[in-house]
Amino acid sequence: MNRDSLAEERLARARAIAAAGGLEAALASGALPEQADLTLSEAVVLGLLRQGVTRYVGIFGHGSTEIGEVLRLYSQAGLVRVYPVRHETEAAHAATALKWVTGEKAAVFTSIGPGALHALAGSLVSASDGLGVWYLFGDETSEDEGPNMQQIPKHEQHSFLRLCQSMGDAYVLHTPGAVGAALRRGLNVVDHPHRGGPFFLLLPMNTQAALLPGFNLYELPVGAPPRLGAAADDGAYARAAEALLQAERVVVKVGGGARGAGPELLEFLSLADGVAVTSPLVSGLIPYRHPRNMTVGGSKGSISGNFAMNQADLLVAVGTRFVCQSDCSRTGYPRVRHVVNINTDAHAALHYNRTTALIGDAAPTLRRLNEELKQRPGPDRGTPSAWLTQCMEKRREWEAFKAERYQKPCLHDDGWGREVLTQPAAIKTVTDWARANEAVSFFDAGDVQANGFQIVEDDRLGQTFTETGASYMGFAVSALLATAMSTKPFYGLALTGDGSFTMNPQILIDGVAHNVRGCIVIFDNRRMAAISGLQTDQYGRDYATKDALNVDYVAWARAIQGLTAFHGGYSMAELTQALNQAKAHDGLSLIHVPVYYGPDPLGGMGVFGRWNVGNWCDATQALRHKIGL
Ligand SMILES: Cc1ncc(C[n+]2csc(CCOP(=O)(O)OP(=O)(O)O)c2C)c(N)n1
Ligand SMILES: [Mg+2]
Repeated sequence: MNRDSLAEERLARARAIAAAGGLEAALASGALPEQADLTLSEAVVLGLLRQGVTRYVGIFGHGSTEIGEVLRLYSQAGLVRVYPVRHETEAAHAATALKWVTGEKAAVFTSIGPGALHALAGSLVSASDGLGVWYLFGDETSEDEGPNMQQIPKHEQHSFLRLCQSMGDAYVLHTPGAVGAALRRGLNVVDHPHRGGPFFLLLPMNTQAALLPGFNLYELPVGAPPRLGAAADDGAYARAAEALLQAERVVVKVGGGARGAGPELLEFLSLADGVAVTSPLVSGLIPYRHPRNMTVGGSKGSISGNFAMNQADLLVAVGTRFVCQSDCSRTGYPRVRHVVNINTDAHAALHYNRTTALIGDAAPTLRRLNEELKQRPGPDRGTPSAWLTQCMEKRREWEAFKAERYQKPCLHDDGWGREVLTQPAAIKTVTDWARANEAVSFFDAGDVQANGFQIVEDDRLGQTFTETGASYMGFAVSALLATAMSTKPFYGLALTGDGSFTMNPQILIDGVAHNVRGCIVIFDNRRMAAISGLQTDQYGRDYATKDALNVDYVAWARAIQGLTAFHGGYSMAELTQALNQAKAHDGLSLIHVPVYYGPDPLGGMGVFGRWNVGNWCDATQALRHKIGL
């Protein structure tokens, strides 16, 4: 078939689907015949459409022109939207953020080789935070006629497949007839009900345009895997309830897997007389002001969170995977004698010894456990109990510690040669403003992120997205693209450091090109301060984590037509004013805030726990083995 008639045929098909109101309706009404002559690439796009994937973001190359041609026509018919960007890692971040904030799925497309590797790097976020994202990569030809440009230069098959398989699940579409099976594997990963992830569909350059004559469209799979439900009862609920009633100091570690279990958790906390230590991922699940909320814990934890972890004799873990920073590298619970662990994943559920594992969905499992507790008379420990009283006292200490920092919002900084805002004061200003203005906050890595999750005071889920899984610099600014990709528009704020912003400044151009609504707030301490801080704490000196360059971020942003940029000023009031000005612009804006770096403890939010990095490893590991949990 010549290319023009193929394009006409594709466009007609796409228009028939659009006119019918979707693929299912088009098939049911016969507007779209059950069988069609399609290229593999069109079958992939149709298959993803059937799964509800209508957003594509990435960069085309010689390894993906055929996919591009199909997307051109399907977007012309209004079935999909394509967001060309300037960096594949940015594309991965945007797709991941979209899934995270609104639940909408997207596919990242790239060429073969470097573009795919950029996206693969970015997919670490989808893998770490359990967020389903499709990745469509160009791949080497399956006929192996000789080395393809940009393939991994080895005389071996499927090098990219092996790389991708280390990160998530992957499939090479070496044979067009396998498309239904490949799409099912991806569906099971991307739409996994408990822990999604990246799925890599590798498209050899020679099979993308291969014809599937008389392809049966019903072969394109639909239907996500069902949820697991409550953990099975083999006596584990009774054992857990007995242990809980015997314990005197219950701490509940709340991770991302507890997202749908807010009410059950609150009831559980009072039945078990427990206090919660929350992962930054679920900021707001338990309202910040709740008396049993000890806020974050770990090596960048809090006075109250770390107190609860250090003192507890029983740990209830809900939907959490014990990442080093929040778990003090397995030294977080030195007095715990028993663990009740609720998780859908057996590995996570059995992470610690002395565990009663409840392998199931958090909300129904907690409901069942709550029933078990209600059947038993709880010991009279007074109201509030001694444990809760102690914890609330620590929580007050934490609030006083924070207030002290907000009362001294500016410090003299040698680098800036004047008084500038501290990061705590600046982040507090921005996050308070975000809550009042219903903006969604994204946090980039570094001190911005750690100070950020120590500071935020969310009262519901969905106000803060902090990528603590991979802590990927450049995530937050790239995530703003999701505001333009979503069918449910929202205003985004990216809280970023000078280092993180510079990883993915492409958003300045892509954000304007695609009508992002949001603001980039750069907390500029002219260095990668999180690492300078670690170096100084560990070795007494910082090294190679700063430079003396002056960068005019406002001028940089203003160089892009359609972007507005402001200086954030030197006080909390000036920063608030800049935020209001930014919001008044219906598009993307940038605020540059010089912030303090230095030894004054009021310039940071403190470090409270242990971490198995640098020269702390010997002591941390020794303690881990001494605890033996
Ligand atoms: C892509 C990537 N590279 C390196 C790191 C390691 N890292 C973590 S925080 C950080 C410094 C962040 O600097 P900046 O964004 O300026 O924030 P600050 O700590 O100064 O507030 C680095 C290098 C990372 N998390 N991600
Ligand atoms: Mg910095």
